[in-house]
Amino acid sequence: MNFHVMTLFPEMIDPVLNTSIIGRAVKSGLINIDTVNIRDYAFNKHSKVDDYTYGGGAGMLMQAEPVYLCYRSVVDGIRPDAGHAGKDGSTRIRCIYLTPQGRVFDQETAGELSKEEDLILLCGHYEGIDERVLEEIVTDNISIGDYVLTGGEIPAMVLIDAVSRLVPGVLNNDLSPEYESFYDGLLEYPQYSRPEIWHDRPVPAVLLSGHHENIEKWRREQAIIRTMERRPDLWDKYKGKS
Ligand code: 9D3
Repeated sequence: MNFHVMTLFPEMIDPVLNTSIIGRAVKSGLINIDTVNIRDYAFNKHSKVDDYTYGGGAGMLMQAEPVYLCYRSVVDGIRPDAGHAGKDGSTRIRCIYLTPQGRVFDQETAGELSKEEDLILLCGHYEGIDERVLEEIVTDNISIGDYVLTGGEIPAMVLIDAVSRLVPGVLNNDLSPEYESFYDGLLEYPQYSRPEIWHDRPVPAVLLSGHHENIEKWRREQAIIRTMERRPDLWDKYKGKS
């Protein structure tokens, strides 16, 4: 799977995603992360990418043309013969704009996106991007939650991390991410490792019993208690499903 990240700050993205599990997936070729500097498509004297907003108001806006030329270059690199709307009859490559005004990213969306071969991610900075280029290229508006950040780069990394781990082969443990669906919609149960007693706190006895049925029952109870206490919103949804 290929991620194409359009940003003014590629240096933020590269080191983070070349680390740990995602870094390993990149090295093994399971995923590709291609960062593109929008500034390289500002074909004017000072490589200017921002300007004042019509109608006034605070701050600068990213201009339409550098974003558009950057996008065209990415699309041409993926499918040289296809227009951005899929003129050849092929489906349009999804172009995701990370924005506080998007639909809030969740696990279901991550699963859906993990089925795509290519994803183009557009990161905004300053006060946003000229609306006209967004109308022309963006297929999905996605936010990562209701708080204010300084740009779309960290949200793009969050999305790439969550989507990549669902790509087959990226997690090399025996249990597929699907295993989690047994507890789907519940928080995870608490886990313990050695030593058996730490700071006067023993590991719950049932986990040392070797009685697998009881262990399973205990874990499920704990998952339910935890979800009710910490995430009443998830618990309400879970009850609705079952
Ligand atoms: C001037 C008004 N601002 C809204 C409070 C505009 C604005 C704030 C922050 C525009 C962009 C940003 C930068 N944030 C993102 O680009 C962003 C984001 C976020 O701030 N929170 C959650 N998800 C995301 S995805 C992209």
